[in-house]
Amino acid sequence: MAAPLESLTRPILVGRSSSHFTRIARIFAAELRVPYDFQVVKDLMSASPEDYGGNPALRIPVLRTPEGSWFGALNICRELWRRSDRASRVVWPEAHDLPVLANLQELTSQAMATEVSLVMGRVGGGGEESAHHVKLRKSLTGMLSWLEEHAPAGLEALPARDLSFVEVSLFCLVLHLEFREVLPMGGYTNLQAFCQRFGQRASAVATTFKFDV
Ligand SMILES: N[C@@H](CCC(=O)N[C@@H](CS)C(=O)NCC(=O)O)C(=O)O
Repeated sequence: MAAPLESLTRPILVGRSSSHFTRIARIFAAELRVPYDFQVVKDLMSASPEDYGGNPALRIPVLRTPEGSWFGALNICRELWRRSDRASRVVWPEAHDLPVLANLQELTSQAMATEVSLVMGRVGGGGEESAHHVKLRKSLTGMLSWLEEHAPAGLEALPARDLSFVEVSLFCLVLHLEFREVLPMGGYTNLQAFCQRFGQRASAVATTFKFDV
């Protein structure tokens, strides 16, 4: 039985240490120095919203706060920013006023979602030969090729900042594709170079993917 929201002394992040969307929220929390408790969702095949912090989409992450529950990584990161006393300069997706930057966010987010479909298909027993599965893989490799080609220009177009949602998302995507062995990332040299740089942050080191037991 979950604790009543009003009684929470610090927010609870509901997620998994192996989830790329959860890692986005955890990197933001670390960068913005916002303390939280972590509640692991044990079974991602559960069909009960209560197991996902009340999220009817049956997805993680969720942030439980006295004001209510925040569904999804972007909502959570914004709420963490509001709770932070660090006045960090964060670039949010709505500030992307060039196609290369806006598309960098769109294709990063879509690749993350497509990867979820592929991984959950494995877990749930979906066939790897279906026409839809083949299309998902083609979509994923197409998006990664685009990201490899255009990420340098997109990242270059970012304004001065402490943190951006697009960089944190891209980092989590690339590392997760390797972690879940969905796509070998060795040949994507631009993306590797970006992850090498971003991965030196303490927030990235502290949130390494692992399977919760
Ligand atoms: N729109 C959500 C998507 C979250 C999402 O897809 N999370 C995955 C884990 S990384 C999930 O809950 N998968 C469960 C499922 O697909 O059934 C967000 O931006 O956070």
